[in-house]
Amino acid sequence: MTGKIRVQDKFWKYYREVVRKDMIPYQWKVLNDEIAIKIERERNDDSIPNEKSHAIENFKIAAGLKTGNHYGWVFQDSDVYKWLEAVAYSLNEYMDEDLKALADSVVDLIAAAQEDDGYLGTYFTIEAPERKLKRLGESHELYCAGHFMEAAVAYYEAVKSEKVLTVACKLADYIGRHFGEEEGQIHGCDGHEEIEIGLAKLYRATGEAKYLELSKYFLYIRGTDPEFFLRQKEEEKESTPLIAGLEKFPLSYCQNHKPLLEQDTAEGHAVRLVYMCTAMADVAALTNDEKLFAACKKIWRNIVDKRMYITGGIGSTVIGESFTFDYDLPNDTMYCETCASVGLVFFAGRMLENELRSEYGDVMERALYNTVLSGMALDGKHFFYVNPLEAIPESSAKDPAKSHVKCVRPEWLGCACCPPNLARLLASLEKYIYVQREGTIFANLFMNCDGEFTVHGNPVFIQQETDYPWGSVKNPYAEEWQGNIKFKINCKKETEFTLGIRIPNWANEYVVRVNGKEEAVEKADGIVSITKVFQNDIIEVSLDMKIETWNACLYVRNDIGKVAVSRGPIVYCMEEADNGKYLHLLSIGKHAEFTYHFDSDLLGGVGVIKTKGYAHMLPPQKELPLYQKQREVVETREKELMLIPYYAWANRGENEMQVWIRQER
Ligand code: FUB
Ligand code: ZN
Repeated sequence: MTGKIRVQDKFWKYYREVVRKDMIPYQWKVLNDEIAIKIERERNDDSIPNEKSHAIENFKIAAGLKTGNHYGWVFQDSDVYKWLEAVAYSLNEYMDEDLKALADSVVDLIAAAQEDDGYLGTYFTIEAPERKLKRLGESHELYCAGHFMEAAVAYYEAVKSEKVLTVACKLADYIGRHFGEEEGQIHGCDGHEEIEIGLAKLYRATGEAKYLELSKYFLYIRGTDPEFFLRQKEEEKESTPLIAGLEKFPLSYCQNHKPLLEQDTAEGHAVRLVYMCTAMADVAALTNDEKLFAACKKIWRNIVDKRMYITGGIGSTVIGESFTFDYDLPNDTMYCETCASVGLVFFAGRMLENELRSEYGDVMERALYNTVLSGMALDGKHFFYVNPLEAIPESSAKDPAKSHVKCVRPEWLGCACCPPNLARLLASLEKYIYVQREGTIFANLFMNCDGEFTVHGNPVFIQQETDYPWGSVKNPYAEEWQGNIKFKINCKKETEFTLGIRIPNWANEYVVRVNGKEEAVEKADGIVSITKVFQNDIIEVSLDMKIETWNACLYVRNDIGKVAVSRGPIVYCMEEADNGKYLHLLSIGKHAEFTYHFDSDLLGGVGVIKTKGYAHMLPPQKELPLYQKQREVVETREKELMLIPYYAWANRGENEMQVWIRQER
């Protein structure tokens, strides 16, 4: 995060207010089991706990305030931590004293649940104290600790709560005593990366180098002893698994198959992988570790060039919620977990801390406007865990292999990792708008906001005004030049610096104006840079925001002969609600022309794309032979196709959806 940024953007304000006014109170009720909702399993698997959340109750029991048993996943605590983190960010924007008082009481409760030696983890405190740190492949103890540290730092920064930071340091010190190179310590890490991120944040907040060292330790030990998790499990007297089924996954599931500097492809569980990469990039920036950054770049390249969906989703299979292999991007069985795209945003953000290149912002933007946003319904009370690019309700209902592909967002999920993850990201979006490095302020995301920076000791104020992501609707004749971004710069004293502006990869052309005068500014690494002595200046960038059709690489078997449509940062899709059932019968013409308009009455206000396409006509009789000799004539008629932003699908009941559309040859 750079400077002090306040978001005023209409598009994002809507979501941030939904988080503050709807999601946070709603999630609080869910965590307390105070709301009658249907908690759905994210896939057909009877072992997924879905009766209730019980997350706050678990803390009360661990604190000795109530009696009873722990309920839920071993990582149920992390739902509370992510809620607290989202609350902290939302208090930064709007100080709500009642919410602060509630959050303070949660901090008190967490502190009460912490054991005297610093251990914090309700499952193990309540149910299995003898199993602490004995089965790290499944236990998520350090994963939860990492989430608490992130929440603690956010809450400390928001309200200056010393108490929350003390609890976090006590926990980190407990972990520091138990893990490390010394004899008697555990030489290993957690099966789910996250502690590495939490510790790096704790280091930033406290300046204590030991936390950064510990984060680095956990990164570098991964994969050096691939049998560690298995050995721990065999050594443990207790044989009941903490999470059944994890043992069937390969070592790469936890990125434990080889040392991290040797990992050059994105393997295993997608959320774990991007959390690991986030921490790698973070620690690389904090310690100037070039080898570590080079390792980040290898994995980044593999994700972005070969394993990422056009929507910024990652994870091609439900089995292990994992990556599979290069160019394997099925649209209807994929995983694309919301958390994985949230993690991709974090990873991209940390890459920018190391190196200013527009592609990091491009990927961040792709994930954010598409898969991250699609994780939540417009009401902020229904959530997708899995974000398909093609969905057919009957198929999801009747094909057991697609039970994870939901066509309507559930009210809550048995594994509730995604909703609070989304909330904490949306509530902290201002952290990703700018990156400041020495004498450069880099504008990475575009939204209406104010920013206060200090450059060479001087205060610099930048007001960003933009019609992003839709483009201005005022001038229908200038459609191709609608992505306008204006930076109004105000410095009390003349200050020399560079304003770098990301030119998104979807923009074929751009125009830069400095104080009203067009200037030819070349891009370098996808960035235009204006270096000057600033005082009262206006820098404007216009991006050509025309509708694009995209083909996937020829190795992507699933998308051959198909196109995806985007405009600006937003990927579009066809939905049954607008186009009728059997979307597979529809196609787009080779040289299709598109029209765009903004419909303020649809889905809370969205850009709509229309084009003249084609529809194979079903004959009037319902029963058709399954196979027949090639039909001389397949009756195909012209049909107007309507496309809406992908993120907004499934807000009008259960229906078919398709991102990749067949194209007529
Ligand atoms: O294991 C903790 C979280 O639950 C993961 O990040 C998600 O993928 C889900 O499996
Ligand atoms: Zn998730």
